Amino acid sequence: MSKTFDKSPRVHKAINWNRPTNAYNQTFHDKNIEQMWTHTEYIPSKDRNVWDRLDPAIQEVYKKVLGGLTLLDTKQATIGMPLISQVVEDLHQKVVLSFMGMMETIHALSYSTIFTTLLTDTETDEVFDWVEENPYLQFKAEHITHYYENITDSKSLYLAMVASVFLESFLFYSGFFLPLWLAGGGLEGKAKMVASGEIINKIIADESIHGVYVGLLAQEEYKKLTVEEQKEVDYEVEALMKELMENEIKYTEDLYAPIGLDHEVKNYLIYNANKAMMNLGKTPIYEEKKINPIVENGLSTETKTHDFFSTKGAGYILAKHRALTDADFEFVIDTEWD
Ligand code: MN3
Ligand code: MN3
Repeated sequence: MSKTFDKSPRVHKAINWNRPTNAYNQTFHDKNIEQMWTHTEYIPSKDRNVWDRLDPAIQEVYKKVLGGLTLLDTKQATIGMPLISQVVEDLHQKVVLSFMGMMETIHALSYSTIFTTLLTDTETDEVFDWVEENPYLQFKAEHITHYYENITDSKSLYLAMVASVFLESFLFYSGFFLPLWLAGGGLEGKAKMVASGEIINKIIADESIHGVYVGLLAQEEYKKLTVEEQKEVDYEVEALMKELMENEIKYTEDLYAPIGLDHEVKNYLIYNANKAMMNLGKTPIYEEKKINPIVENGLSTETKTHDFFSTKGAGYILAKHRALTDADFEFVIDTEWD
């Protein structure tokens, strides 16, 4: 059937960055560009020797957490960012979200770069088969995707943004724990899998701004809801968090108990779940326990000891962008913009 053009007049607008639509879109757009990187800048081949000597039980968990992370980044790249960007009306927000979506494709690809370097094709395929069969991973992907695929009004858009913040600021971290712990010297006091850890660090820096940005958009959307609707979504947000936490705890026990790190990872989950709530402008809901100092240190970008400029080995490509500092994670934003 041929489609007829709608003859009613409408105006097609071009994005005008000289006329900001809020106080922070430009800040995040600049931040995105400043932090931009590609998987080709990091070649984890120097981890090969360490990998080969790593305890097979740890190798097993490492492969699986990267597989799980790949699934979540695939969802963000192909569904989360595109669908939310499609429904927000502000052109600047659409563009910032599109850029973030593009980075999600780089994230997913960079895990494959690590797999290609460390594993055989068969081993890699096994990881991807495991992703499809793991009930906890499938549960989180299904729940988050459900919100992305059902945006029909302000309320469902708000909930989709909440789901996105939960993914960005909470669900990734069970996966990030092991690479951070190994690169930070958690095992035998020696930094291991450092090159792969660098990639994870770049990804964490990105996810950190994604969670803050979508959290701000969610807070704007929340203000548009009626008091009654706000009550309904508050209830749903807390219920969703609890459901995801329960699942995340099972995922953590399943993966990390065999290597004795499950308790540490659970404390880390709580820390990040509270951070996700705060990104939404909500009060933290869990009582926090001290998180592993090695992993905490791994999150603090300033203390990284790895220097890529001193490792110009064969096939090792220099990062073209400057190193991040803690200041990169501090956002001063006026949310009371009119
Ligand atoms: Mn990502
Ligand atoms: Mn992200």
